[in-house]
Amino acid sequence: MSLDLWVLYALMLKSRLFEEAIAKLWHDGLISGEMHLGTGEEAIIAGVVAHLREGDAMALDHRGTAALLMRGVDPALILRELLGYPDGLCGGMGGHMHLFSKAHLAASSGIVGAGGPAAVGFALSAQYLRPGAIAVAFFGEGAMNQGMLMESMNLASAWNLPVLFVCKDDGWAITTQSESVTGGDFIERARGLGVQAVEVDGRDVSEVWKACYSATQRARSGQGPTFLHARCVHFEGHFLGFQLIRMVRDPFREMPKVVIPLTRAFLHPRGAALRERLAGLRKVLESVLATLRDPRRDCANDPVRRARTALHMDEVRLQELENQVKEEVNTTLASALVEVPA
Ligand SMILES: Cc1ncc(C[n+]2csc(CCOP(=O)(O)OP(=O)(O)O)c2C)c(N)n1
Repeated sequence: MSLDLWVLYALMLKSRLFEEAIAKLWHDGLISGEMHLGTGEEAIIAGVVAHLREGDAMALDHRGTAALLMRGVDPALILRELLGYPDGLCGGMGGHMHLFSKAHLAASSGIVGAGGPAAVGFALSAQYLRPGAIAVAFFGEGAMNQGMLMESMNLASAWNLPVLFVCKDDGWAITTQSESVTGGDFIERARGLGVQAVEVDGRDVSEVWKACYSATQRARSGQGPTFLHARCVHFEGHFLGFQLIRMVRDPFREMPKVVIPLTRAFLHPRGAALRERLAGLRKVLESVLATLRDPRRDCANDPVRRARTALHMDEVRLQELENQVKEEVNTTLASALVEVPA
């Protein structure tokens, strides 16, 4: 098996275009509830999923759409699920955070850290039922401070299970900067549990692919779990319509929506002491300033763009591939957006 950047780029682009279409449907009000996309994570997902084969399993978090798509789940089924249609992937009952595909041994959960136990369960069953198969858990760095994920890593190490723990670290857990609630270092932490640990640039699909190549070889040959720590950015913040991102993108429209209620709360005759109110206000301002300096605003961090740049030497092939992927996504959208007969 050798690295093919064209294949990886096609996977990433398809996912990006598909998720951009989802974003548009969400903004148009056709998809209800919150929407967490994987835009910015594509290099990590593609670099890992490209190594998976029949019998391998995936435990996903609340951003599972890209992984399912890259794994080969019918995108029309995913889309119809997000739209809440009864013929969606999970009968329209799961939504984007609870996507399952039995055929692909893939399960998602909106419970932060829950991918750990699920992946360990998948891996344990693989040891008995599908020797040579592996399980992958995808999760954000916020999950690294959840006990059940640590317990899962411990058990995977103790039982030498074929698991890949993939941490997609964007530095934020909603509005909490993860370093402010994290002790020590993730790599050291994984090693402390006896798990092989590797640091990669999660914006670079080739780097992820190479690291994952060794990790999957190890797992398949019975040498136990690996923890992959990959940094990335989420261009849309925590979810679509994320207030802090909206504020820095369109301050004139968005600022009043925040400043007016904040000022009202600050001047309210009842409530916390002045010192506490000032501290709260300072925290909000710090978050806005941190978002202004945020790597989410720098397109050099875009993994899809980076892979494209690496393929730039063959512009004709690039255009052909992009046209093909665009057509594929458009065809899917057209077929998936047909209303369900009443
Ligand atoms: C056990 C649990 N605690 C809290 C939440 C609420 N919650 C949803 S997403 C999220 C942040 C997760 O951050 P991270 O794991 O870094 O993933 P990211 O959203 O950045 O991809 C939190 C706290 C939850 N869903 N489950």
